Amino acid sequence: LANLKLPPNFKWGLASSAYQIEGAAKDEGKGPSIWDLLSHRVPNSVSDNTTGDVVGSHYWLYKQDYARLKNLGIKAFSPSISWPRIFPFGKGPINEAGVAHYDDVISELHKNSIMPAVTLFHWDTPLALYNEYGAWSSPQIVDDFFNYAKFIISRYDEYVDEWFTINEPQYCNWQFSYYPSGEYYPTYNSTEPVKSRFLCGHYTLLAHAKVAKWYHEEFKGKGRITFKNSGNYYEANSTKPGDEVARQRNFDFAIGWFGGPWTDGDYPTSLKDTLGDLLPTLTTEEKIMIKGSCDFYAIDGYSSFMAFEVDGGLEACVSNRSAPGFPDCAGSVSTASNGFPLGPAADPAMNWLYSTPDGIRKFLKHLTVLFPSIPDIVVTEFGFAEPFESQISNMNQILWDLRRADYFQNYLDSILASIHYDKVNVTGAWGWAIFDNFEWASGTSVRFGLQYVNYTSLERTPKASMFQILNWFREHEAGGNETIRR
Ligand code: GCO
Repeated sequence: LANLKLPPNFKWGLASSAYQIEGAAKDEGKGPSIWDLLSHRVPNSVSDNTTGDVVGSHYWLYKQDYARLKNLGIKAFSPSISWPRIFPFGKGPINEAGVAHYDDVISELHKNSIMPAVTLFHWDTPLALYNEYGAWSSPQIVDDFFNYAKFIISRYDEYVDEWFTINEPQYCNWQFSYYPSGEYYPTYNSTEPVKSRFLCGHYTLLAHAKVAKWYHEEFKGKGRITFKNSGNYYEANSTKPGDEVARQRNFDFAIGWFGGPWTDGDYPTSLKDTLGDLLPTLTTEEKIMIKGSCDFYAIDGYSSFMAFEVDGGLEACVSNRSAPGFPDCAGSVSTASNGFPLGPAADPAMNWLYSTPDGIRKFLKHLTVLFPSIPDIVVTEFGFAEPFESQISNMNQILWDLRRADYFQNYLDSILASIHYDKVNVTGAWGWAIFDNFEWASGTSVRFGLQYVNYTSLERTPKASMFQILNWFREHEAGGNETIRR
């Protein structure tokens, strides 16, 4: 692979999300999001009882963060905007301080020649909307999200090339249908977690589609718009027909659930057959709105699994596993395919994370089989948490994060091989994450950063994996052949 180059317009950078890095949870007029409630008030939501109140304090330190990215040679960054900073109540009055903040964020990125690719919603649902009508479980969210999205896009489209409406719609409501201790959140459709999950997914899809339709047809935006899918690659555990069915089901549920509507205009047949009344129906008008609403396919692809048949139907499918409440249906286990054994995961809640570089290559190819009509694919997140990293106090050991460095090296090699040998049109890759951040249910005890964050001094230090990535891109970027020394 040494002599292979990326295509000329290949975009790469680092990604993040507002609640995970900004801190400043109560500053400058921000309203609470469901994550402020979860981390502060809902027992057992976050395994180490940390919150996103301060974390890396990117809200206050963004200028130095972008200056450092520039110095390192990183030319693109994918932040998310915090909806409750703009509309503290999700709708209604605008918080001018929040708007001024993001004005400056965008302008600062430009000053540093860093291209922003912006996510409008990365799970920090305004709490007011949850309290008023159950947020994503209600059709009312569609217009509220639409108004927020229109406001942001109209203001920044000139400076933003790529928009992600929603991050991983598969998961944006799980925080409220289930939480890690294994109990259901008491007030939220607890008797019907599966139904509520698909209902929320439905309105998420409609919210995205409404924004995309407006962006394409009315606003005529100058960039591209899509949403970020979550997905892992699945391989059948054996040649048994049941295992192959399980594999297919996993793709249908994880990928087809949202990919089907925008490529074919409807949910996959197998989803409808399995779920029956639990799956909402798309009207003809909605199907038309959703079909073709994405300009490219964005996949957050971290890992790969073996799929196998299990007994027990839907009930077994919704049993406690890595993505709580998610009906993988007919089975999957957290066994690495082509990965290396990691021993214990970084955190029991992260038992889905294995380094499977062959898997990402097969996955990219498989996506073109699942969706022959998609124009191009961007890997919008991939990354790795070192087991035990948060328990180590020796800085040298933390900064020489060789397994994470290998993860990135191997995944990038696989993406390059996919482009050259499998002829898959991959046009971008975003490493997760710019620096250590709040890892949802695992709090700050799981670190995904390419930069270490000292949560007391807030100092950031690049890890070896950061230099590995930089070195890799120097070597493989079109036209570039220089390497940097550590
Ligand atoms: C995601 C999440 C990120 C996580 C990352 C690691 O999109 O999956 O959006 O917020 O931090 O994936 O788990």
